[in-house]
Amino acid sequence: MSARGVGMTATRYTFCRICEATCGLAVTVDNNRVQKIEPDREHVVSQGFVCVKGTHFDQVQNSPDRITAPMKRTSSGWQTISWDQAMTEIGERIKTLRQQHGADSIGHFVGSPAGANVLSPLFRNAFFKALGSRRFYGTPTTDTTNKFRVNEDMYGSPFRLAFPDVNHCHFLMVIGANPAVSGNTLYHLPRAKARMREIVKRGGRVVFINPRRIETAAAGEHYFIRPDTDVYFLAAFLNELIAAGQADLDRIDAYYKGFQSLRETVAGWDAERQAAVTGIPADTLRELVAAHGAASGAALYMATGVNQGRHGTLCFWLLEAINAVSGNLDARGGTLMGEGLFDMAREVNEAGDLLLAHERGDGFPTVVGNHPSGLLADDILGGDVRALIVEASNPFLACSNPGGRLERAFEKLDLLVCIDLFRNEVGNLAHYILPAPTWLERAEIPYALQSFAGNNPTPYMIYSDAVVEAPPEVRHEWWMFSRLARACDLRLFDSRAVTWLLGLNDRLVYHPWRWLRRLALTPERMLNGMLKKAGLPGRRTFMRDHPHGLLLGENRTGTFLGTERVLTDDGRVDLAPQAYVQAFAELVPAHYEEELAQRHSFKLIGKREIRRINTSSANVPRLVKEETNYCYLHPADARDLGLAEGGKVEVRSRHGCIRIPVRITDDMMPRTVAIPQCWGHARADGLSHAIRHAGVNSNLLAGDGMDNVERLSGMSHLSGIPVQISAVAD
Ligand SMILES: Nc1nc2c(c(=O)[nH]1)N[C@H]1C(S)=C(S)[C@@H](COP(=O)(O)OP(=O)(O)OC[C@H]3O[C@@H](n4cnc5c(=O)[nH]c(N)nc54)[C@H](O)[C@@H]3O)O[C@H]1N2
Ligand SMILES: Nc1nc2c(c(=O)[nH]1)N[C@H]1C(S)=C(S)[C@@H](COP(=O)(O)OP(=O)(O)OC[C@H]3O[C@@H](n4cnc5c(=O)[nH]c(N)nc54)[C@H](O)[C@@H]3O)O[C@H]1N2
Ligand code: SF4
Ligand SMILES: [Mo]
Repeated sequence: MSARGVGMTATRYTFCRICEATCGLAVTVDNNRVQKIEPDREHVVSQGFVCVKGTHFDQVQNSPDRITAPMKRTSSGWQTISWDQAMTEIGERIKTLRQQHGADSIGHFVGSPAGANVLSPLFRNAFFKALGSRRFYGTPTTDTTNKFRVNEDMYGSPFRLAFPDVNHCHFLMVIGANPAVSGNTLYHLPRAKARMREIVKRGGRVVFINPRRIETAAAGEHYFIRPDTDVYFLAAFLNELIAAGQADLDRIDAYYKGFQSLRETVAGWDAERQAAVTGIPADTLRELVAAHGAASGAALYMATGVNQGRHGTLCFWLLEAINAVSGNLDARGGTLMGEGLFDMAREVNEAGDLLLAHERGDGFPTVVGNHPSGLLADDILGGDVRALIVEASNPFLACSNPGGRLERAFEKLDLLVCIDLFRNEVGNLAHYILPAPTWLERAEIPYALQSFAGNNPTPYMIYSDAVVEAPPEVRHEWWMFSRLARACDLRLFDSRAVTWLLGLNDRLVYHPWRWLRRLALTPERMLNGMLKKAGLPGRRTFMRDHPHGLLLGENRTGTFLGTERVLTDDGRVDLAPQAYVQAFAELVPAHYEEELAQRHSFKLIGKREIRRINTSSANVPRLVKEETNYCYLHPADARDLGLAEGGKVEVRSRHGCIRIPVRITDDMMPRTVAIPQCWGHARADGLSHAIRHAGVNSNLLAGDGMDNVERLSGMSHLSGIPVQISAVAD
């Protein structure tokens, strides 16, 4: 919005928003064009660490495939239209659908890149609240709603998010995460491998529990676990820990409730019983329990590999219970409840229930506002969903899409609007595509959960202006929702005056006359307001005095338990929410018997790759050179199947079937195969590079519908899927 650096080469400091590591970057800009992206060696936390995705983002930024004006799909193909036409037509359709089918028939679907956008959700939520719809979907139910659900039930808010005090702990167990590749999730940890090595250097241990010997494993020790069996491992870990006298009974008396019920739940799950299905020997588990108990500061952490199993909620409950019962929650070197710029958890609770769990009426909840993405096809086909605004997502590749069912459902929508940088696969079916700015074209502070919920082992703040100006017809997402509210005659933020002012503002903020733009409430001004509200320096001071970030002082301990920050009704942490105790009793013993019976059959897991970020980097020539993804399997399995490197397999689940070449590696646990997800761009004619490096969509093998969605959190079952593998001729 403000013109900067036009006509000269300049270096601008900013931070990457591709993954939660949010590494500091130095961007060379010439004539409003990004020339080069390099690490910011002076960034207060990332200290010069970056990965290839960050430094190659110029190829997204400058891609000739980008959408730079609103597009409408017509019988004669894609047409460029004006914003006024787009907003008026979409507004009219929304008004009609609302009249005919109710507001709840109009929803949104939000993807992972939107998580780095602090302003969009404010206006998106305001738009849907004004519309009267709670029909929200998105990829949170593919990565992490189980954690939000547990936080809500144990601590009283989805946004009370404990994270390991990595700077001080002496025992860190990482289950189902690969931070060196993923950049970590739900806590801020750039330079993950180096920081884990520091734990070992100070005499501690870092333990990885994973069906694949992951890239991060070199920073510590690694143990194979059979996919989707973590619940038995964690139950036994907790039971053995209690049996070994390592429960901190004083803390339990003072701050927790439900210990007795928790103890009864895991009674009988000993090291031997779990070993039979997890593959982790009983002695190993007992030795890990002892080391955990002896460490001065211990933390267990889990992420998507476990979240996406059939017991994500139960696993995270047991994991948090281990951290709590062992006396490590809110203690140095254990897990911390960060203090953000303001108390996001409390404010969300006080603001009402939009982001709190509620029942859908079919036995499934919404969590942090999200309906299960695994039920979306059913919801569309059943007539509950008629219109969707998809923001920053590619659900056909990212979500369970058994045999292509999700696509067939989307074809039935009366209105599909995509807000994206490109025309991706879902965009192909859209009625309208609205062009959004890249993160280099947005002013920003780091992710809401880092900034506001404080899930940051080394608290700091950074502010960045937009590094380059977006093409003239590109609009920020917050603006689209504000403008669309006007087109739908909606009253935003429950206020006629605010609605009027925002209506004026959305006319000013992109006005061709610069002096009028100066009067507008710009994103820069909104973010400046947030910084000041938190008692921090304003935007200009940040850019002048703290371009590499500002350290905010160490996290404190003893700030959570026994304080008003525990948001449950009675101020105690609930170690045994009734729904979990019941679900454990109903499901875990029965699934254990299934696991025992099928312990020699194949299971499928995903694999994140350093050169790819979900589906978003598929169109970057310097990152994507391979023409396909591969199915990774163990040499013994390859031998059994008669396969050589590069040979092809058919992978078949109850839900679908794909063919894919193999790579053989003893990094895999036998009887586990890994296929990198978010490939399968064969029909992406809006992505000129991706379509020539299409690969195979492994989520055609994932099931949807009630049987494949976890009941407590709405998470899709995307990891540990039972499959059959056979060699096929090329
Ligand atoms: N390079 C890269 N970085 C990314 C992304 C990307 O696509 N590429 N995506 C970003 C996103 S959206 C997210 S949510 C984060 C996720 O960040 P992480 O949670 O760290 O994700 P993954 O790297 O997929 O790690 C999951 C791990 O779980 C293991 N696993 C699979 N099934 C099981 C199981 O049943 N039990 C156990 N114990 N382990 C299991 C897998 O082998 C894998 O190593 O990463 C983000 N960062
Ligand atoms: N089998 C299996 N499936 C998985 C996973 C797994 O581990 N295994 N991981 C799951 C997880 S954790 C996630 S989060 C999903 C990821 O899937 P999604 O959440 O859908 O995310 P992406 O594929 O990264 O992004 C989709 C679109 O966002 C657009 N985009 C990028 N930046 C911006 C921006 O700034 N603004 C806008 N408006 N658009 C932008 C991109 O162009 C792209 O078209 O996949 C899930 N699918
Ligand atoms: S690790 Fe994540 S934040 Fe850092 S440069 Fe890579 S993609 Fe960007
Ligand atoms: Mo994710």
